[in-house]
Amino acid sequence: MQLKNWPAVLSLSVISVLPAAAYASDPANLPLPPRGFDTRDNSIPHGKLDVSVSYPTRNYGMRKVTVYMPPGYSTNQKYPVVYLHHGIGGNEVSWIGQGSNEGNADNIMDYLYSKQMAKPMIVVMPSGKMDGGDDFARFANFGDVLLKDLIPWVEKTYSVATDADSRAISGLSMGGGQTFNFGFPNTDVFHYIGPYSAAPNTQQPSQTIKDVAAVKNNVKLIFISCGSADNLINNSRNYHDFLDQNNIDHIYQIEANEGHTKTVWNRSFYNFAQRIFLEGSATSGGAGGAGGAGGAGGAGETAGNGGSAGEGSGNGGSAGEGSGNGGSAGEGSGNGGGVPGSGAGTTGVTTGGSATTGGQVSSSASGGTDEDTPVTEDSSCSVSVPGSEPGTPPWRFGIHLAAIGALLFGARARRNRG
Ligand code: FER
Repeated sequence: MQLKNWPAVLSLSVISVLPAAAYASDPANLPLPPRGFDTRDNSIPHGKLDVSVSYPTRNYGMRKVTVYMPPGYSTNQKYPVVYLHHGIGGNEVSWIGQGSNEGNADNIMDYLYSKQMAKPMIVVMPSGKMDGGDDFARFANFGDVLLKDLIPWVEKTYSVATDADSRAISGLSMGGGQTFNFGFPNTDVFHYIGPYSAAPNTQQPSQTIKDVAAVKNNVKLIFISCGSADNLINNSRNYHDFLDQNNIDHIYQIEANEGHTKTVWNRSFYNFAQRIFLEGSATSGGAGGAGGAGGAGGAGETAGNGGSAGEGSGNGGSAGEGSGNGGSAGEGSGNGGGVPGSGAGTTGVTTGGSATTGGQVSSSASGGTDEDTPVTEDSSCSVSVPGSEPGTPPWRFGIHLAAIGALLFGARARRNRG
């Protein structure tokens, strides 16, 4: 980042061009992330991981949590925090490590920072169910622990901002259900809510959203995602419909032809993480963000998109290094990559941060995970083989089968129509 460019960047006062949350409302149809966004890249700075550390609870003894700090983490700065929840059969390491069968939040954050596409934040990944099993009650019981034990401990232990503008809640499957169930009733605690592939532990919108005005006024981003072939999609669609009916702005991202898969969860975290903490927090300071921008790369496969892509790359250019980033986003997706590129640029401009993109990282992952495994995975085909991974619960096989069935059925229906 060339600091000398900042006055020029700031004087642009560019308004956000991230895709606005959709109304009434088609799926957002966000472009695919660029290749490699979720794999370990040893040529970029890595955040620091505190893997499986313990924190005290009032009623359940010591509990486990993994914490990711951004490259360049410094106690001189107060960071916003995203609380990221696992699914059934998971625990506090399910979102990290190349071998993880649920997600690669550490790699994704490293990637986003390397492209200056996210605000520096801390990612807190708890073991999000109470001991003994994977039933709804044990996932539900975590809500009280989250609010009364984990958040206070995080805020004592790490250099974090403590206002609701600086807290996000997110998660996959059972953790997506938790995100709905704990997020909407607590809009004074969390201002960003991102459930992915929410499971049947999801409560009805009428149970969690008692106060529509509070959600409208408080929550800065609701990001709901699911695979189109996931047989749990009704849990997500139900909220999408409710939010539409109540004119509550949100992003509804459907991953085409995906089932209940890690591919959905990684793409979702990539999309969510770059859209949170972009406004509001007075205390989160610094803020890399910046630059990014531009780009818009691949953009404009359709004429309409081309226009906004052009806008994006203009911004990126003035940020000094954005357009390249946008370009690679476009390259990866081949369809309108410019949108995330341009949004990232705006982040920098609107937050006016000092571009701490963390070149000077000192630490890397520690403990317990296979972080150093050479990167061989192609993110675009990281379909997990049902039951082949340690810890993959057998029922997931059923979901995969159902997804495959739906795909075949869909293909046949399309053939018959055509
Ligand atoms: C179910 C389907 C999915 C269910 C739980 C899930 C207990 C959870 C999936 C996950 O967390 O990955 O019927 O009931």
